[in-house]
Parts: sequence; C-alpha cells; structure tokens
Amino acid sequence: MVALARSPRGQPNFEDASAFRADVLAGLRAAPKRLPPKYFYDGVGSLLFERITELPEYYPTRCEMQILRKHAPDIAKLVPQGAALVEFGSGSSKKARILLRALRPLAAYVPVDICGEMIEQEALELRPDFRGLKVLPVTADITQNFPLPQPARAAPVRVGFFPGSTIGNFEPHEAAAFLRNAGCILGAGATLIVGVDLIKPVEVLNAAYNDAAGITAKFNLNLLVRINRELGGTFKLDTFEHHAFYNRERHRIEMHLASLKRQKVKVAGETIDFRAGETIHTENSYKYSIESLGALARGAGWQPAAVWTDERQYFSIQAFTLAAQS
Ligand code: AVI
Repeated sequence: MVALARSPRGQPNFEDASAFRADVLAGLRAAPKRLPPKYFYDGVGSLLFERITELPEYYPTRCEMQILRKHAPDIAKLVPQGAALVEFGSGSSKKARILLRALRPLAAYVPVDICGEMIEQEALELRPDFRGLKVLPVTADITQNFPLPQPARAAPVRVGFFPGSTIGNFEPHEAAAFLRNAGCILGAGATLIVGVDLIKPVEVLNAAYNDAAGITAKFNLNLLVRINRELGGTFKLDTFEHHAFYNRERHRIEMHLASLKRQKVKVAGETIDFRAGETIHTENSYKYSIESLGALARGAGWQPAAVWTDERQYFSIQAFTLAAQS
C-alpha cells in the first residue's frame, strides 16, 4: 500500500480505526516489516509535513511552486475554456490556486481528497477568492473509480491535476494503475498535469530526507506515536531511529525506522519482536526521469504532451493527453 491523499486530521472514525489496526498488524507481522505511508498524516503528521515543505533541504515543494508560477500561462493553454479541472488528492489547494488564477473560465473545479472535512473547508476558503467558479469538492479515494459531479461530467472536457509528486509514493505498478484510473474518470480527450520529482545527485536526495533540523525524523517517528496512542502500542521512541537513503537501483528514497536493540513491543494486544538493527520500511519516494514517467504514462494510455522543469531540473510538471474517442 502507498500514500494516497492526506488522511483525516483529528480522530479517525470507526472504519478508519479498524483498517489502521489491520494494516499495522499485517505490516508488523510481515518480513521485512513495513507500514503504509498513508498513516503518516494524522493531525501532527500533517503539520510536520507542512514544516518539511519549508525546510531548506526539501526542494520539491519550492521547485514545483516556482515552475507553476513561472509557467502558469503556458500550462493554462492546455486547459480549454469551459473545461472542468479535477485535482487528485488536493489537500490544501495551494498549488491549484496558482493555476486557477491563470485559467480561462471553467465549468467547475473539483478537488478530490479522502479527507472530506479538509476539502470542504478549502472550498469555503476558495469561493470568495474565485467568485463565479463552481468549487465542487468530492470525498473519495483517488486510487478508486468515483463519479464526478454533474457539471464536471457535462463539461466538454476534463483536465486532471496531480501535483506534489504524490505519484512518487506509489509503487510503479500502482502509479500505472492510478494513471489508468484517472483516464477512466476524466474520459476521452482529457489532459492530465502531474508534478513529478526527478532523479538527481544522490547527495541532494539524501539531504532532502535527512534534514539537519530533524523534522523528517520526527515525521517518520510520529507513526510510532500514532500507533502508541491509537492502538495501545508500547513503542519507546528513543529505541528507534529514522533512516532514509537513496536506493540507486530502484530510483527511490526509502524511509525506515530502525530498532536500536533487540526488543519486544506490544501493539493492539499482540507482541512484536525486533532484532537489533531490524527496520520497519515506512515509505518509498520514487524519482523519475522525464522519459521513465513518459513510458509509464504511455503504458497507461496517456500521450506525453509537455514538460516544464526548474532551472536545475530537480522537479518537473508533466502534461499528458488521452486520445479523443473516434
Ligand atoms: C508527500 N510526498 C510526495 C513526500 C515525498 O517527498 O515523498 C512525503 C515525504 N516523506 C518524507 N519527506 C516528505
């Protein structure tokens, strides 16, 4: 499993709680141990992620914002007047705002996120700033098929927006499945605009996930805090350490939590054994080249249409189109 959209801030509902328990136990019983990264984003985790995006070492958010600001007029040319803009895993809509300011009148802006509360709030904040724009939030899991609101379905064409390199937190086969599903949701003649982190010197990548202020370490360890709180876990935080490194063969940053000693931990009434040095694999963040993402997208039915990068080529915004039905 992978990170999808931000999960709800605050208390999980019953369904979330039982899925969390099942996923955590399955992951901790597995060899090697793993936990799904989507569980990073509780209230504290979401705030820590916001702080990560502002760290000097964490370049992706700054680069993507720069590209958006600089190239918004060109990106906007790919969005015809009267189109519906569908943002996948929209979270805070911060990036969509830059795009929305450059766009011709739309049929609707549809932010989609698993956290209904958060996108309803964002919609309330967007409406006064974009008068005349229909903001129609949809609460859904972006990896599943979901119906779009009627005005978006009735629009002559739909444009998807998936910023933040969240696609990098999917395994490649999951990224391909996401792209195929996005094609089904958006339909014939659609365009998809995706923010993607690029392969770059290993020192830059390693620094971005091992910041000097230790915020990424806190973000990673917060998963154990959450397990302690929500599943009666007995993880001692000072006996686990944040490990993040670039795996060159697989083009991905791996994040792990390493046990500093041999120990037993209780989670939801179950005892989990750790060897000294054993890790829980908590996240992959895949890095692509323009070509490798293009190949993945082609395999999912999309044609590469345009690419924008920052000057250092650290990050990219890539556009793909889906053939119109004949
Ligand atoms: C949300 N996602 C794109 C971030 C990333 O870079 O993969 C999550 C993150 N993990 C550690 N730092 C940031």
